[in-house]
Amino acid sequence: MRAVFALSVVVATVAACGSEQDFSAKLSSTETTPPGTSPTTSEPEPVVDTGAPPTDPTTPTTEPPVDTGTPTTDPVDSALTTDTGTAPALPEEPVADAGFDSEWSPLDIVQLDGSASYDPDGGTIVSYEWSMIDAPAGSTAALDSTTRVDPSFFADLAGDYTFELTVEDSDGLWDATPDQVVVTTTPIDGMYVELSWDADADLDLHFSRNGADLYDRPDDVCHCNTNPSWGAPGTADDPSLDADSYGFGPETITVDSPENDTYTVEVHYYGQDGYASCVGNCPDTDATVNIYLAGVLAASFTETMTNSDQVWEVATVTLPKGQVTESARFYQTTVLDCF
Ligand SMILES: [Ca+2]
Ligand SMILES: [Ca+2]
Ligand SMILES: [Ca+2]
Repeated sequence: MRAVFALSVVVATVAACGSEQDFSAKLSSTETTPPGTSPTTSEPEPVVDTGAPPTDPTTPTTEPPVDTGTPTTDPVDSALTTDTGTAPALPEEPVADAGFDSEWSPLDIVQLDGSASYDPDGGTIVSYEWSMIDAPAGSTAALDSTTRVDPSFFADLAGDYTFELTVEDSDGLWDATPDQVVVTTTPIDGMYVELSWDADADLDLHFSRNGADLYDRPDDVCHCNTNPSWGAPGTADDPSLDADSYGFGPETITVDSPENDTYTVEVHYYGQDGYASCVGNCPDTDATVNIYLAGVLAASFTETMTNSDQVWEVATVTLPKGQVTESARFYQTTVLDCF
């Protein structure tokens, strides 16, 4: 330890006085000088191991090893004033990247992608935090994870879904500016009808042709007649109830290529939790029906429904004119199932 320490003094001192080349030459000379040969008078004394206690590097030696005639520089001060490149860099905040905005269809399962998030100082992303900022009115969509790099959600209605991502890096820092991504869902079917509502109730969407009564099979599409075979051979003109929901909905009906006809859209307040009645009084709920034709919102209706067995005839849709005519008719029914 002692010899090493003495050598460090020489290094610091020589570096302070001149070039590293000078030091190398001196070190070589010291190591290779044969016994009995006197070193040159300019050789630094501390290189020789005299068995003396270590010299405090902060204390200038009384006999500088090399007298070049220049002012003696304190090695410690010299190091402090010249070593500007080794100060540790301050850690930087990570950058959140929620991925590209994208377009989908309603009822798609959409996967988000936060993997382009990064840490500018070379650290790693250790935490992801997603939140839903906005969604179509009446949507009950939710991410299957708020902490995974690539969570998914079921796009239950047409419209825009906005999500925000914030990330944490291995320095324990969070991004200063969360990133947002917008997922837009647009119906691609010839006809797309959606029903949403805002209370814990069981509402049912009905879609019929030929002036059929509620629950007529096969002409009324609903929870007990979800995908009847209509019209021409093949399924392109067949309607489909995509989900029967209760709680807070929603329900949708799609027809890829509907035949020219007049269709009727109705909403039945069935009850609650799948039962044809409610626990206590049925809650009032605002029901909204959106009718899309060829991917474009053709009409939107909202009414307050108040009790079990209530039926709201919303509108008729006539193709190929694409005419939507509001019905705004309410009645009570005693029919609760297909026949
Ligand atoms: Ca960082
Ligand atoms: Ca329902
Ligand atoms: Ca068919």
